[in-house]
Amino acid sequence: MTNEAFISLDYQEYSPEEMQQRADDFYGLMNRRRSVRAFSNRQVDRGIIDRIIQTASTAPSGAHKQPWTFCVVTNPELRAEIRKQAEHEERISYESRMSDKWLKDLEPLGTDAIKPYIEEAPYIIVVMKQLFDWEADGSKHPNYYVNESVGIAVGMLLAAIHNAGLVALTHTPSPMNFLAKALKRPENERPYLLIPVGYPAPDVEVPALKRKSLNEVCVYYD
Ligand code: IYR
Repeated sequence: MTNEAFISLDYQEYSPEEMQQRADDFYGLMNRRRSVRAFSNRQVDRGIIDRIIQTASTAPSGAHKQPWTFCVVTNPELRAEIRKQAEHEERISYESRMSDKWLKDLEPLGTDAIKPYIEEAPYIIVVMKQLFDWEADGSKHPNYYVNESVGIAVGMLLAAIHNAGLVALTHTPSPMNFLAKALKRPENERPYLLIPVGYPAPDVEVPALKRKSLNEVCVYYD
């Protein structure tokens, strides 16, 4: 791929009214997204997961390196192993690694060290970040702004999951290097997030959270 080639932008302009409507509609859609911690075992077509991941992979990235790998894990034995190791780390975290303030902050979410969704959701996506790449001669070639790039891609992944009518959770077992081992990932990759994806469990409830108002999150400098 060469940076010297330029093509015309595939741009779609909307009228200001249509723009407002589209912005309102998209906000309405995204404001209904919630993290879900209990999944149905109902199956989801792989084609939908493929498209969601392709959407995430349209994210901008440092020097267009796309420094991510989405590992989609359905294998039951592998998932049982991942759950076992995640719960082991989580138990230590909840019992001794997390501060009292942290545990208190988590109380409204009702989380604990038990992670059944790792086995129950039809898919778990383990997002890997690629710290560097390899040249043909085996030497290392750096990637840039890897955390920013992968964070943006995951944001787009979550939007695509929600848009498709599925639910997800951004789970961060910590420390999570056991994932790289369990999935036999190459040396340039580090686990970033574990995301179960599927239908919500029937009648699932979510914490009654409030989102910050626009004024609390936005400052205009006119
Ligand atoms: N990783 C743990 C703890 C946890 C931490 C934060 I910050 C959360 O927003 C939610 C949970 C867990 O998954 O339970």
